[in-house]
Amino acid sequence: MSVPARVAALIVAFLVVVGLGAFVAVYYIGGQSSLPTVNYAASGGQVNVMLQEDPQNNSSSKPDWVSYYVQDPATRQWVHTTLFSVPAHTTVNVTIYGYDGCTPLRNNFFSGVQGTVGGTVSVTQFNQHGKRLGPTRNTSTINSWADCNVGHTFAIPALGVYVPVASPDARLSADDLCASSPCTRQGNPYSLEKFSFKTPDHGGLYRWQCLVPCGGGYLDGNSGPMQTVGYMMGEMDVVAR
Ligand SMILES: [Cu+2]
Repeated sequence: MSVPARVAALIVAFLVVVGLGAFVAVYYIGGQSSLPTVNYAASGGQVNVMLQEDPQNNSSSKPDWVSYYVQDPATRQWVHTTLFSVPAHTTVNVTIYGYDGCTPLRNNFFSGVQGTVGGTVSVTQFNQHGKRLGPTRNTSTINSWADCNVGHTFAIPALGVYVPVASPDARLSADDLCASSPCTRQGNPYSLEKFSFKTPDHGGLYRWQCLVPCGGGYLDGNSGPMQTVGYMMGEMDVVAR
């Protein structure tokens, strides 16, 4: 091959590689970062984060995937994202509305609450008419193997935070599970779960995720929504102050 032909071949090969790289960056990585981030501001060293987890979602591409939602504190709208930001050196008070039915954990170790203030969560059950079912329980375990009682988990491994999220009352779930997302408190049975944890003193990006194999239709339930930002995994951006 002549020298000009070799140079031309090299340039073409180089452009193909650059083009592929650009495609991957824009199509996959860029596609994820287009999700909105919900920003939570602290007051008095505390910040209130509101989440819900649903049996489905209102996306056009994957409406049958289980999904988390994050509530915008300004508009009170439920945003289909799993990206949120909180300040560093702050107590994060998390409220999760659990609308999805139960799935057992693969490793029941994660039925134990870890890394929260006091090592516990509080759980209250409500029926589809908003009526409270029994008292609020403070507990350090929601045993996913003992009964139908864990829907998903909220875990931030780098901070040692592991929280099983209660599913609604099993009988009510069977009859009246939320079928349209984002779910609302009226018309759907749900669990209300609260816990707190502390953010580190410095900023950083922390992955959070569900550990219940809830990717229905995927091998061992561990793909699909489980590995996709905006569904069962997300990022908590801790912002230095
Ligand atoms: Cu899940």
